[in-house]
Amino acid sequence: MNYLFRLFNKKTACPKSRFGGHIELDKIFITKLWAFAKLRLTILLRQSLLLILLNVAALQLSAQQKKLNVLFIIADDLNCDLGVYDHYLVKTPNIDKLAKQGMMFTNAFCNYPLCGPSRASMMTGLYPDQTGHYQLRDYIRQHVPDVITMSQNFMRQGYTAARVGKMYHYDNPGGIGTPGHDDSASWNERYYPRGIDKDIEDKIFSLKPGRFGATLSWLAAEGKDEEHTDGKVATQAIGLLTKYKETHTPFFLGVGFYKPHTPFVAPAKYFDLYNVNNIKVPHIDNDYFSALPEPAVAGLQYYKEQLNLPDSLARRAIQGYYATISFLDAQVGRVLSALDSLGLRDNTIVVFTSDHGYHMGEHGYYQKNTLFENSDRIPMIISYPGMGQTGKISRSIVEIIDLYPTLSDLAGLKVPEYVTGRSFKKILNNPDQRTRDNALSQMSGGYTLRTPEYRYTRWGNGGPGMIELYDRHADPGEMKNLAKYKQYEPVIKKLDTQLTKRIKEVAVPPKGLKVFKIPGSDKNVH
Ligand SMILES: [Ca+2]
Repeated sequence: MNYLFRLFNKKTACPKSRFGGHIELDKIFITKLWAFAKLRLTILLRQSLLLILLNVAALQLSAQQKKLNVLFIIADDLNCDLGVYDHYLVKTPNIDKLAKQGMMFTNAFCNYPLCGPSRASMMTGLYPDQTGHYQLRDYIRQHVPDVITMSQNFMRQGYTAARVGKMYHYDNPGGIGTPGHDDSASWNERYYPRGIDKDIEDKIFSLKPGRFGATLSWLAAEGKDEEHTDGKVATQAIGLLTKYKETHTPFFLGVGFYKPHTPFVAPAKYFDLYNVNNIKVPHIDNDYFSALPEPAVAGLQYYKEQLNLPDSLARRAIQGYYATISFLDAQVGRVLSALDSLGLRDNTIVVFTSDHGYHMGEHGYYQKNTLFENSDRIPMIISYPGMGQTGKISRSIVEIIDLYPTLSDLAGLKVPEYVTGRSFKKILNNPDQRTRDNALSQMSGGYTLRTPEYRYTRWGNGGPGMIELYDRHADPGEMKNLAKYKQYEPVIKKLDTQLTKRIKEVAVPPKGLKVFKIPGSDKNVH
């Protein structure tokens, strides 16, 4: 610029003014003109620099906004008794709607049909046999102190992780309002609301008076949805979504509802949805248990007070379970409506699932912790922005430990090498894809292999009287054990080989992680 000025100044020094006037006056005029131009140029440069900086900031904000958030909703003790899973009675319009917006998995399974170990496997992407986490009340870092959990993996890659309610094990309802058996390293923020359901426990009917957690118990309760614990969970989750929206914070939000776990407590209007006369109570033949291995029978007869439940009590218990599912569904709906109204849906992966399934009279049993379909199968619905096909059903087998790598994969995050679950992202883009041939579930003393055609269960080392085989097509209720029939020997041999292979695979130590197993901790815990 100075060079140009000198050049221009030099030209003005010629004897004849180019402006036709006095040379000195011309020079003064040009000097002023140049000073003015220089000032304008400086202002322009500053404005340009400001614009560039603003653009860079906008790009950074845009990159932040493009990070896919995760809204992870999990229910407690929910089986597939949902409208969208073709249940004959249960009404779940909000969960049904989510399925239409995403993909529903009809063959999703937990790896251990009990809260503590199932949630630990889900959050670590590791099988119970890898971590030794089999018990309800263990903390994950007792077993794998250095593990990077699913939400922690998001935290380490630029996300804020929060949980509301029950993500790891809780004594339910005993631990409501406390941190539970949580892992604080998994979250930046954590909230554990407590509602009026805790204050009206003396009104709850229970098969074992005064006990509610592992006992059939129910109450058509007073109070509005928002006053109950799960109503407060939804309200808190909505508050966090609002905050993250306003602050442009990428998030992994775990929303752990406490229902439909016992006690089946929900506002009375949800009980009114189900006429007890319309409820079908499962029945078993008198000699049913004689065809089962002894450990399977011991599990099914564990709760003595629930055996041979009188029909009227069974109907009311089932009504309570269904009512609580509909109450849960309404709270899920509130959270999803907020996601829409805040404009976050287009940038958020949504997961809905449960920690394990549940019996409501099937096999003569109520509750969980068996190696039957009722306990091991879980609901799973996933939607994510940009899904090619929505409202599709995948019949592919997936396991709960697959959620960690799948969600990380969808968000474009790396996972630790030891994570053993498998990403099923490709299924979300094409429901005909497969990532597994079978699912493995276990509980103390037994393993079960679920293939598309069969369920094969082995107790102890197997052998006569210690195995079960069910034909999934002919007998979806798994009521006829085929193990004793000679014509099934080739099938049993083949499935036994597959099961042995998988048991070895799920016990491979997680690479690079210290593991502390507690001797004897795999003893059955109901
Ligand atoms: Ca549970």
